[in-house]
Amino acid sequence: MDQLKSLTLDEIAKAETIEALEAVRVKALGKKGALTEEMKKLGGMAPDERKAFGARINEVKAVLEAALSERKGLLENAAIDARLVAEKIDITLPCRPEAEGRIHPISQTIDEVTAIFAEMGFSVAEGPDIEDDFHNFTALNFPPDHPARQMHDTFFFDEHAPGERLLLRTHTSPVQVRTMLNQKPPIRVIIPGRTFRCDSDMTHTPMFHQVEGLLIDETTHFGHLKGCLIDFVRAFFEVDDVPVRFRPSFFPFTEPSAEVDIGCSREGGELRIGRGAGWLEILGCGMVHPNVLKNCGIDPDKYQGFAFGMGVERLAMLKYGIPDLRTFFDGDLRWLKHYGFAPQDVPSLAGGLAR
Ligand code: 2NM
Repeated sequence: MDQLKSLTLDEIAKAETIEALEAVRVKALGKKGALTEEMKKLGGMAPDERKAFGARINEVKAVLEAALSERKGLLENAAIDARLVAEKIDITLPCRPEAEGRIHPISQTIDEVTAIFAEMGFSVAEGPDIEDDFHNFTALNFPPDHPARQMHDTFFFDEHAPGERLLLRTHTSPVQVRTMLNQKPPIRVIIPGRTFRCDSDMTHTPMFHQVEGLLIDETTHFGHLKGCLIDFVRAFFEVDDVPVRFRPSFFPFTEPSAEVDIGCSREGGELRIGRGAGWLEILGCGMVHPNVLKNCGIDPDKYQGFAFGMGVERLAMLKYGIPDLRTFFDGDLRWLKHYGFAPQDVPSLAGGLAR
């Protein structure tokens, strides 16, 4: 037993890997191991002898198990140390400069607008590009003879049932309608997305993007609308004192309605946002018309709200000095390399909107 003990302890001390150590364990303590074989002798012994020998076996077994466990811990730590050295990464190295992908200015602008309104407590809602008359026009208080309902301005599908035809949404407002029908106030949402109008020239593309917003609560008033949009404009253009002007306007779905202009100047053909004698229209807004609330299952005697909408291409052109609308959709990689954004630079108010 002494020999078995010292031999095995020696083997344990010399085992250089977890696998070698396991082999030592099996050789001594496994099913056919040396110590196990010794235990089998117990059956043929006299009671006194068996007691003494059994105690001795248990003692040796305990010593070997302790030595095995200690050596195992040592080898495992050494293995982890070796991995840490081998897998070391120098996190002070710069990003790989050859990353080629760019975020399109439309995506970037939507992300920036979303970051600003998210900070104010708005969540993002989305809905289908293909809509019906009710959600795109009727619920929004468009009269039956409104020009936007004409074949001329809206992409209609063929009738799918007598007198029923779907259409490509002309604004993202049908998503506001769906939100009001599905949620109880208070409501605070913005809706970014594609919109479609039958229009194509230097300053119009048949597909373009909008971000619209909707806020409904019991005591919401025009002052809230003004404060919210002034804060937005200043955050978006990153000019703290940009002049903002609310000019009376008309939309079927809001009353009163306004268009929002920001101060600008044009010097030597260059547009500067934030100061100067000029004005630039950048969004439309108003208090949600009581008929719209009614159509969407909200009691206009208890609730009121404001809504607003803006064109993403226009915001992007103004902020990033992109002169030609149609280049947005050319799929030209050289254009994207010039006007696009690094994917690592996710817009946030804390980290900066755009770098
Ligand atoms: C605009 C301007 C003013 C608007 C209104 C609504 C709704 F669904 F609440 F009635 N959604 N969006 C709205 C109001 C949109 O875009 C220039």
